[in-house]
Amino acid sequence: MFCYQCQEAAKGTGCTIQGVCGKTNHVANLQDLLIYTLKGIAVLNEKGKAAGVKSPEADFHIMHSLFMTITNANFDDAAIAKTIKEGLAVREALKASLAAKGVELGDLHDCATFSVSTDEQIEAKSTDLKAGVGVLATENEDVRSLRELVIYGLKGMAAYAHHAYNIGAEKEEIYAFISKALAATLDDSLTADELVALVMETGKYGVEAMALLDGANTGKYGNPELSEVNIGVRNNPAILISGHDLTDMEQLMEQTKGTGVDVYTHSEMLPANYYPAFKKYDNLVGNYGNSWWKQKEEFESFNGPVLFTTNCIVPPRPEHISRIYTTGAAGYPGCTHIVADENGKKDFSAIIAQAKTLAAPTEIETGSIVGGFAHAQVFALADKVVDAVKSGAIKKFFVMAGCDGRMKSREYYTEFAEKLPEGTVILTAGCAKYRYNKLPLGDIGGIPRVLDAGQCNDSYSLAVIALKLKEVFELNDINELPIAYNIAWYEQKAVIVLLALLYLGVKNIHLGPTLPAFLSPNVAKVLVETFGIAGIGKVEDDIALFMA
Ligand code: FSO
Ligand code: SF4
Repeated sequence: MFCYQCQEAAKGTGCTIQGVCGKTNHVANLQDLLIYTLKGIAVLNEKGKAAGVKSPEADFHIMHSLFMTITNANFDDAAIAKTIKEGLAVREALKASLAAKGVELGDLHDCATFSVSTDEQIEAKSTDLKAGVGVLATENEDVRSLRELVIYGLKGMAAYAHHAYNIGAEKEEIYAFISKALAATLDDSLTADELVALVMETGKYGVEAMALLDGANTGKYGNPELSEVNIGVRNNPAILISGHDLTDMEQLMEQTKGTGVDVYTHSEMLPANYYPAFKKYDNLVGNYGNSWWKQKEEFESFNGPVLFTTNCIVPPRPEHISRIYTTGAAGYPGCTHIVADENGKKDFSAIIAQAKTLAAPTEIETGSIVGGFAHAQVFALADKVVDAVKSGAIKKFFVMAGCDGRMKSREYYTEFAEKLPEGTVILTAGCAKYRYNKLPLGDIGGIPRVLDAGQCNDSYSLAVIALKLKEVFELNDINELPIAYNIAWYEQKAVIVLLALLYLGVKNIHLGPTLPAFLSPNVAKVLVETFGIAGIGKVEDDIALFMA
């Protein structure tokens, strides 16, 4: 195996024996083969474009499979092998449609022609570097870096497009771009400049995907609003729901209401508490615990069953497996996976029944956290915010969106939040917030000093807010605003968020706790020189630099 797609890549270069995330060599190789299969489908999609051949099955398959390969989403080798076989069937069906339209296929890349059916064949193909399977199949490290940067961006984009799809929102252009970009990662004729342009275009479609999801989420569940979320517990049996998918959240709430079983959110599902549609359920108690990497201890004290709607899954303690459930793109061997029927309906009755046999959660903290500052809520406070900036009460905003992770170096973000001078406000989204959302940072004239927009995809809201402020203050450039960007990343959704911000013209983003292992020195140099991307240093030095 070779994987360097996340921030915790071993030794800052890549995992080669087993993932720091817990991904085995076997699963990593299968994920490589899955990506390779998708490239084959993408090549055929490209061929069919001119002839108007469209395959919703192919588009869905690509989107769903990309999501499965995101860090901590799916550890289930059998599920991945099955998805590879399904992909080959989708690919062959696409070939038949192309033939029916008289499209000449010409010489096809191996990824569009290979076939495997037995487990042994899959295993053997999964390490076929020569054919082009796996990250290291691209020998030139700069080309590899740019290709993988695109692919990781596509994974994040696919995740967001998938959530939107589940709500019924789709955009043809996003699917078309995903196929185009995947196929382009096979094209040896592209120059470095053309690949950099493709990276930027990935950011453009990242904005589209986040906007699509924002519209879908708020259209269906209302605009997030200022909320106080309880972090204590009640005395009823309960289910913990993690991940990002709001349609799963909705179905769980509908199925648990009136059953005597409570629901708590974990990690990235916390922002569900901000939506009007979920506030109406009196069995949604609040949020339990912290960000994803604390789940082993927190699942122990939670006592009840856990539903993963997406990443991040940490390989569970064996004794917890029987009360962990996955759905959608998530998966873990031994955990029950709940599949939707043809209408998207999921039956969570087994989880509810199990919850009733287990103890209520053990309280690990009390109090509440405040959030719900997506664009509509911030716009509702716009006058207050603008006045505070004009009067100098707010001197600077810090966008600290992104991810949390296990590394000790992430204590930087807690310290950074604590040491920020008066007159500063943190704008956050994603699970990075758990590093400072329980600190007593106070408010500025009623505006909390930590404004949480929501999930990582709600970083879109932060961009919308920045664009609005630019308009209000009549500036020409988004970079003239008193906003600094100190972003923490972990997995590939953060990659698409970063590319989206670059596409929107945001400069001088600081990225930590370490720069991606997949950036070759030359590619890193381009990002530094063109966009002013920088790492992080000492808290005091960084604050002084940002405030200067
Ligand atoms: Fe991921 Fe980051 Fe959204 Fe977290 S991008 S790690 S679980 O912020 O939240 O999916
Ligand atoms: Fe390593 Fe991250 Fe890849 Fe897991 S996802 S194998 S931790 S680089």
